[in-house]
Amino acid sequence: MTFPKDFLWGAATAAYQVEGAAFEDGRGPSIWDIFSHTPRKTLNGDDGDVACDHYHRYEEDLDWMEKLGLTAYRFSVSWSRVLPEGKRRVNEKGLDFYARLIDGLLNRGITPILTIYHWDLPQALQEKGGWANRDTTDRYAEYADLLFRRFGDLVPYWITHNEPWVASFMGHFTGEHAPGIQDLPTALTVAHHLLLSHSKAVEAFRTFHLPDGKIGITNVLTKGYPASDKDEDRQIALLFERLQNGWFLDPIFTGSYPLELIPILASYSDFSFIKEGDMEKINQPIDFLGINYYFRNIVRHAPEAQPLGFEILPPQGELTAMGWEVYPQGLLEVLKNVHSQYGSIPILITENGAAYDDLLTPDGRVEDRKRIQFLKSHLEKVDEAIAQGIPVIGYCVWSLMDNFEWAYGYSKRFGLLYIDYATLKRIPKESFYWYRELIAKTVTI
Ligand code: IFM
Repeated sequence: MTFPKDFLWGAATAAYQVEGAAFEDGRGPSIWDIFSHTPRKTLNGDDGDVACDHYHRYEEDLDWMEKLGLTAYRFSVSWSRVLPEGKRRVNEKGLDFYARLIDGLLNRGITPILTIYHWDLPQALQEKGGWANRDTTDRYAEYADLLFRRFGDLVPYWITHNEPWVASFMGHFTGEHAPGIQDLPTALTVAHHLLLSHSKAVEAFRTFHLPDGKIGITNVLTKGYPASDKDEDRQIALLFERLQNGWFLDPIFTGSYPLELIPILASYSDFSFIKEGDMEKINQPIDFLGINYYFRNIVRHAPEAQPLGFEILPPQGELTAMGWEVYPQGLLEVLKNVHSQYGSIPILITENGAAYDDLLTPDGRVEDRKRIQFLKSHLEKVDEAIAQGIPVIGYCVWSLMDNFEWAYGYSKRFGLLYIDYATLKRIPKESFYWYRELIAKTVTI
């Protein structure tokens, strides 16, 4: 594999999944604190109160990043740590934590990639309707503005939202994620407000004229494969992709939701949440697109299945501990599709990785060969994409360390670092050493 010299070699985490210190230094509660403390919402009732205790151990974690040879680190800010009520009152201690983290990265020559929102809405805003309330888009823009003011000249890469598809549909339609609402019309409203808030943050960002600052959004993308050669399966696989990928990309790049989906979704929503000027606002240029890729989907035409008339078939072949199919070719297809549909936007792979049931050997090693194979096979596809002229500027492994995997609690391990949750000790897995070698081979210092 041959990667460009300035390729960003990263690993990613998110605030609620790693920080812990949920009740310290003035942090306010978020929807994930409330959700994870509600009986039967997460496996074994796990919560993020302590998580990996990254809030206290960030210096050690920075040292691990340096040992790994990372040239970039993607993390998210906890909104309620810096604005405990979601607005107005700033918690300086919370901001100080991120200032120390960013300094630590820069001192080690690691490029910070900051995600503004990774699903942990302040509970105080949820009580006012959360993302279903249009006002939240203004509160979000104020929060983003605060971060730009404090860290704008230090952080070169900004991501407005992580996976708005998951935040809207798993948080408000299936209810598997916080705030646990199960209502399709609400999910559609939330999706729009997430996009609108993205555009308000981009607008605010541009007013700072940061010469080295770039802003984008991260979407989790998939490839829909038809279950058979039948025409109806081919068509429905495309429609499925339009929903999962197009719903969050078309508005940004073309200024419109996928029109073919509107008549189908019209029985669930009158789309009155779209106000005059919204689509033009959402359709403003971004500097890069963040893509998270995990697996493909095999889709079958099933007219009886509501709301869209498709069924996702059980995954085939080799699976990860999440039950997700290992399918690296899907990553290449996703990159090619984005490139051909939306033009030559720089792409940052903001997440890719796999959970496996890692075991710690008595002599303290984790032989996670399957993860190495997973990462290698996907990076080969990134390499192929670059060779085909697709501008991929970096790759972040999900995740730097094992962490709180949302509704699955601590049962799924995605990390390059194994976390012994009893002691919170960090133990590098074999994949850590493998990734370190790969980075070292392609980076000249
Ligand atoms: O852990 C999550 C992350 O928060 C968002 N993307 C997918 C990961 C694995 O499920």
